[in-house]
Amino acid sequence: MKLERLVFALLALTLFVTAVPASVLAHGERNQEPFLRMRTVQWYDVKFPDKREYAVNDLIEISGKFRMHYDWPQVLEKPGEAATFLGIAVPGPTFTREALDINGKPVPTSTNDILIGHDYDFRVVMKARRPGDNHIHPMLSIEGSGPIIGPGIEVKVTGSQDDYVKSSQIMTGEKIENLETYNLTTVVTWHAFWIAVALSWALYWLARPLLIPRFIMVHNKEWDRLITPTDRKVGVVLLVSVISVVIGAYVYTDMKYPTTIPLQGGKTIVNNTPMIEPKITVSVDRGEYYVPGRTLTVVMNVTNNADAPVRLGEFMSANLRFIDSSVPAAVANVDSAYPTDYALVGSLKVSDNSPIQPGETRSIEAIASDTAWERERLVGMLRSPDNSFGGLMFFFDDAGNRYIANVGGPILPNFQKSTGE
Ligand SMILES: [Cu+2]
Repeated sequence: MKLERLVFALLALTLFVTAVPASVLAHGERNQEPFLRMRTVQWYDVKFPDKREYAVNDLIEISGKFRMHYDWPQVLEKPGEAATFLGIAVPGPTFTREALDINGKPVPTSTNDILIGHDYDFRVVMKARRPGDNHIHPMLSIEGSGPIIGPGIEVKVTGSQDDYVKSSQIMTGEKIENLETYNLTTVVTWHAFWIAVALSWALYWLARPLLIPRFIMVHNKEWDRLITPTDRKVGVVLLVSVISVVIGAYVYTDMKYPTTIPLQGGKTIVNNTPMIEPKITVSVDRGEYYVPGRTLTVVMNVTNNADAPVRLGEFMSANLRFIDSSVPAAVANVDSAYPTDYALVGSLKVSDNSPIQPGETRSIEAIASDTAWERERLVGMLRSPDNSFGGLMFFFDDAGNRYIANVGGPILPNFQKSTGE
């Protein structure tokens, strides 16, 4: 009786699991290790288009900046030594890349010039190809580290994929009307031809008594019956014709398209801009994550070497922007098109956020509190063998000037008492 119940329960569970329609809304960006998102590429000033609905063939542009974090995780390969490629994170070939620029220059291949500590301008332009709802992000793929994804937006593409056109003018001057269908007949014909050859060869052998009759021939050493003189002739004819077709087609193609170049696999050179001496420096005393309250508290010494008094307005880590709503310049710095699940206005509190005077060093507590820590699955940083955080701190003066400071350090979990509040 018990066993029957168990079997029934298991069956019901299987049915439940397989019958629930799965709706997949992201593509795994939250599954990346927190240290990979907090201590590698810091995407900031990312500009998204206001429009969220596009027709097939429409262009979408995302631009902004990224800084390579100074405290690059030890387990990852160092950028510069590792090849780096700017791309886009989209679910499948839903968009095609029209332009990829770093520091104003096209970067069609990977590069070894993306270096720790430096800032880069980037721009990606995509063309909508396949209709649907897609989450799109800029992305930096680093050899040995993986793809590191920037903030993303949800866009809807309408229309039909059949209308998608990608035209191109090649070096000989010839214009290709649509790369999607260019020479498709030739491609299909060649595939069909080789499939037909392979199938007829297989059928030639399969169309006679198989296995047991042939096993008996092998057993009786009747080699002449196993492979007849006709078989040999057919084999030779096939061998000669296959080789002739391959050579003939090669010679014909070479004559028809005399000018060809191979696919390019070289590295692009990116012009690095010099690293700017930070006007504001931050030295972290203590980092603590209060687990039940989803709060990161950073106790730090801030030194102001700028000419004007400054206030801390934003702490940015893993694409999340914790913003102090009492600093108008920090709030004004949030673009209206920026996705609201990353821009968390009001989630940053600072123990003493009166202006830090030029030349002053002050110990302050920055408290970044939001359920986004949990939602973005960043709490996993506490389970890492090297539990540290990283990010950028944005300070603002009264004139609205912004100063960026690097921040990072070890982090301790706190499961019990509230901190700061
Ligand atoms: Cu996404």
